[in-house]
Amino acid sequence: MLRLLSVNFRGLKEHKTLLRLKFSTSSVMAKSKFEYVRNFELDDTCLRNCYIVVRLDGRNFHKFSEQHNFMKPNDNRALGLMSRSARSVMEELEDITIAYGQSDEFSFVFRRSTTWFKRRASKLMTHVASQFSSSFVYYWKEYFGEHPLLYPPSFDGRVVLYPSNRNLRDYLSWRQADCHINNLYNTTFWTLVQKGGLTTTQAEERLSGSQAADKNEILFSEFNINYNNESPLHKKGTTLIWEKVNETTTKQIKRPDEAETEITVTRTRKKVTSHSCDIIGDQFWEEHPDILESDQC
Ligand code: DGT
Ligand code: MG
Ligand code: MG
Repeated sequence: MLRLLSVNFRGLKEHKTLLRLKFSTSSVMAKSKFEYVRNFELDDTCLRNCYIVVRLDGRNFHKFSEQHNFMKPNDNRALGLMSRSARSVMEELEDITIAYGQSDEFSFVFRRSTTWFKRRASKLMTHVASQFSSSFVYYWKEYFGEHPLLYPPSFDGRVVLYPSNRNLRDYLSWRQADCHINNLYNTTFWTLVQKGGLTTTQAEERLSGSQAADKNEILFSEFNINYNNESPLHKKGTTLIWEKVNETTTKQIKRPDEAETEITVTRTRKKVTSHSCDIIGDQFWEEHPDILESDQC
């Protein structure tokens, strides 16, 4: 009898606690005994005043590009899809001021003063990676038409902080120099195979230890190809920035007792624009002074 009473009493206590939880307002939210596990979360706030760069890279794209029959050395459909996905990331996360992409990678630069997601590295990186990956799948058909996507692709991500404008520019220069080095190698390699009839092993041996000048010379003297005239997209990669552009629309207006008239309206809108130009030298940065923020902050 005594045991039964105590059980009932405990049951009543639990019932009251449940009621309290159900009707408590946010100011007096009850905490469960499990709440302490929150303290295991690590602080990954990015250091203030630094540019936050998120770089994504396709996972195992060597295999992905083979299985989806990418053109060698460059597939414009794949490059277009990468840029489209990067634009989608910029449109969703407006504090990204510039993005740079080549091959299966894209780097996104957040304003150094951004407060998005409280500057939490994991939040920024995962939002960028998931928006990019879902866009890559979403827009696949626009670029590859009837060629099916055979399996879900994924992209790894990393966060790097750069404290000065010089560091940030050097980072982007590094990626563009990488684009140039790889493209010169790949262009020469696949020209030797596709036009010169070499096997891939022979082409590799031919280029082993060669300098940039040697590759330019092979292309020019043996295949009449001037590397300088190759596509800027392949040589320089893709740079995305925000720019103000004028958009003109025409409207038909009909007032009572008047004939229909056409009016044109011009609006200035911020849009993501794409460039395949040099970003190592000063000219690009002088033409777009809004991208970098003052080092004195
Ligand atoms: P990872 O990043 O460690 O998971 O491994 P991968 O295989 O993604 O290696 P990575 O990122 O160093 O190299 C990119 C690969 O993607 C490389 O094998 C060439 C391929 N790829 C990228 N863009 C194109 C393209 O336009 N055409 C062709 N044929 N292949 C491309
Ligand atoms: Mg990769
Ligand atoms: Mg890569």
